[in-house]
Amino acid sequence: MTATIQSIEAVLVDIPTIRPHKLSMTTMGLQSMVIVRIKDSDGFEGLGEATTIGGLAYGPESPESVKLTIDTYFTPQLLGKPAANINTLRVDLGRSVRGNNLAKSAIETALLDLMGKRLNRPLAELFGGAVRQHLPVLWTLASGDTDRDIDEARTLIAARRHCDFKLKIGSRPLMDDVRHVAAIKAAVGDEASVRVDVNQAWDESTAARGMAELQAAGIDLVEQPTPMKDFAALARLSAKFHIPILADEAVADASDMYKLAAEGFSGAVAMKIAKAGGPLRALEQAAVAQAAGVGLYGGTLLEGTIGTAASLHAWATLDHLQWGTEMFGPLLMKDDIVVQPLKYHENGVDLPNGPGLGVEIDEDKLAEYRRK
Ligand code: MUC
Ligand code: MG
Repeated sequence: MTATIQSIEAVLVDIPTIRPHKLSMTTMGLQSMVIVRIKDSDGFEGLGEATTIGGLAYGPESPESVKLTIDTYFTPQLLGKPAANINTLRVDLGRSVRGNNLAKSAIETALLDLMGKRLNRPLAELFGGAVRQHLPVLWTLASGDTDRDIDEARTLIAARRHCDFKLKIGSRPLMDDVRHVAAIKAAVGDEASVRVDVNQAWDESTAARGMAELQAAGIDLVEQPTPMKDFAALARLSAKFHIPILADEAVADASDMYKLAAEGFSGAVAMKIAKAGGPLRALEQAAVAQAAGVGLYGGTLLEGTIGTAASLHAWATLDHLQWGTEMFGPLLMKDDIVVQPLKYHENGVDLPNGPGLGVEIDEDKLAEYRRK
């Protein structure tokens, strides 16, 4: 008998961050996650996770809306269905619910984890196998204070925890941001790669001025300088400067990637399982990017360990991961809800090798941090 889906639980969890995390649109002091637990009729359990940044400040789904979508729309449709038919379930959910990719990603992840647990194999093997067991991980300096960011970078470089850094800019006047970035680059020197994420805060002419300054300061990559829907601006800027652009908010899935590349964009793309609607959909996007000559980067929506592990299993199967990853979400949080945290060392993280995601819930921690 094929195992069927017996229960689906979506739990809201709030964990404080280790310091304020300042982006152009919000400052985070807390990360909220939706943890999804899907059980099948044989007693196996799959875990999934959805996060976003700052409630509704980053995108159109909030943690609360993800839980509502799962409880009200996905769960009734999935209960009693064969758990192993992941592609059929994805197609059915895609037909009955538009958008809501964060919620879809959490469900797809939980179904994949369930399958991995049932087969007793790591998730990456379900994608054809990992080509790497250790993935490079960047750190975001976003305390809002230049000296504090420099101290943080120096400590992390000395500990060999990270050698690539991303700075969140765009909330201050352009030249203030440029001074902040240039001071950090000068302090870390050639030891580190320094990149910036503008999170859509500039118009095209500000971006052109900003990119010229950042290029001169030795910055390696400029992430999403202009508004997400303005594909033409990204394409024009990418043609104008040697410093490459990383498309983030603009590109959620394979179809966005195709359209942006067709506009003449060159540069790189931040893949995120949440934006794409799950690890499988993120890998579809990777194939389009690679075919178009666009570089790959393993992106995060600041997921906790479950979402981070799911992303790592996907990124580990990619041969060309030109810009590495930013899968540091668990390190930004004060605590974790898993038994065995991910192992960060040597400027990267190990791919977990247990069945499925290779991650187990710590029930006491989950009880402590679940929203009351
Ligand atoms: C983003 O826009 O890239 C990823 C890392 C980080 O610090 O913020 C996120 C979101
Ligand atoms: Mg970004």
